[in-house]
Amino acid sequence: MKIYFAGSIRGGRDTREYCEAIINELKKHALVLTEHIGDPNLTSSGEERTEQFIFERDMDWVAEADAIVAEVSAPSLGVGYELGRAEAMGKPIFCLYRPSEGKRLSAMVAGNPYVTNETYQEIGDIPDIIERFLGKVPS
Ligand code: 6IA
Repeated sequence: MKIYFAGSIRGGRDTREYCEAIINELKKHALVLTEHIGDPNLTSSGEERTEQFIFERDMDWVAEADAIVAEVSAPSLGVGYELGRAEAMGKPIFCLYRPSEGKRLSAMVAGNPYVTNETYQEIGDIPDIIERFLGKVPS
């Protein structure tokens, strides 16, 4: 199974640690096409590649993936765009959201019946959520 993991980069790196934990859990069951999102060395200025290269490579990977798993606690234009493109391609979409004071998840994700949303509080909650998500991916 191939998973495209989406998580905030220029939208802010506050969620990086959680992204890394989700990626590590996904890797126990699937090939994760976007491991770099959990990389502590990847700063909010991004990878050392051209913008166009990253866009084209990421869209190819979305097309190749069996499903999209996204960490959506940080508002990220890139993650939102990827989710919209993935929905248009008919890919299953699973989002993890960690509530925090003063923030609310976009209605484009929270109110979208196409998306499977789950909230979590801590890293220890992630394995069960990933198991539920991956159990829903058509094989
Ligand atoms: O808007 P954001 O940067 O927060 O969007 C993050 C999402 O878009 C992630 O899910 C990534 O898959 C994708 N993405 C956006 N920018 C990059 C990037 N570097 N490297 C890898 N994935 C990216 C951008 C900067 C670079 C051109 C120097």
